[in-house]
Amino acid sequence: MRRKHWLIGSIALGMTFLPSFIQVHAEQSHSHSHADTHITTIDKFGQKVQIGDALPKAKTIGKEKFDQPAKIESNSTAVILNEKKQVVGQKQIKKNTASNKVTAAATRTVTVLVTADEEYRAAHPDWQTLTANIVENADNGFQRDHAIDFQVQAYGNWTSSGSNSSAILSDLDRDWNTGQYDFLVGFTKDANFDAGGIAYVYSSAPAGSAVSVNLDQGATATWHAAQHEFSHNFANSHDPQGSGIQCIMNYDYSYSVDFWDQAHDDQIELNEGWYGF
Ligand SMILES: [Ca+2]
Ligand SMILES: [Ca+2]
Ligand SMILES: [Ca+2]
Ligand SMILES: [Zn+2]
Ligand SMILES: [Zn+2]
Repeated sequence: MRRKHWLIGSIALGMTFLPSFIQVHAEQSHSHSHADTHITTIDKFGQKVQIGDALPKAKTIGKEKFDQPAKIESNSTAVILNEKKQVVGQKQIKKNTASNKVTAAATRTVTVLVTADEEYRAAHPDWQTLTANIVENADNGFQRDHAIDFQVQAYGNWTSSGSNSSAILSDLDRDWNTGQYDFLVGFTKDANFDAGGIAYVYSSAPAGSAVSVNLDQGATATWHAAQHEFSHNFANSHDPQGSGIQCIMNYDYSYSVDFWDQAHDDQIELNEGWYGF
């Protein structure tokens, strides 16, 4: 039985732009073979959120580069924002469904602000195209199983800082969460980011954008991580390791499958109204 501690109390809930602080209470949640540490924080919008356990880095790195264009369900025009969040350009992202079998049209479109940190941008001069490909691979399972189409609608230059992955997640939330998009996803190559990915796990609709960060692990592993972290944003937690449950939320399968087990599939459908239109 999971116990929840509400140490912060209700005073924080109505406050916006509260400085982020983290309270930690580690506890064994179940008799599962892995220890679930529930770390909560107050996000930029004053909401109590759980920081998901950091996804381990991939054991085997898949393809370093994409060998075919991503399946892109719909056209979008993404604005390019400078560090003051002023629009300084645009990038057209064109529909591309030729390389994959046709699936049903999306019934829900969700918007994404993509940011890349200074280390990632230095490593990938083509980071806008690369990260669009990552997001567009990460959303194929959402499209196939939930008719949700993620659209990249903005890009930002993030300067990441923090001593570990959860601090870097909070840094992205503080620096770039404008609440104008459904999802705020960061891509990082910061040496202090000690995980494959990390995300806020919301228990109700986020007041701002839902935040996640993924490490640069090449094309294949990074899009798997991104799909896993987006799933946390819908309140999905983890399947117990060693359970054999085939699900992207099980660390044993996070980098090898692109679907959810029934429980996590149901949870996404329960919460999909948090995002999009
Ligand atoms: Ca796609
Ligand atoms: Ca899409
Ligand atoms: Ca950095
Ligand atoms: Zn996770
Ligand atoms: Zn699952």
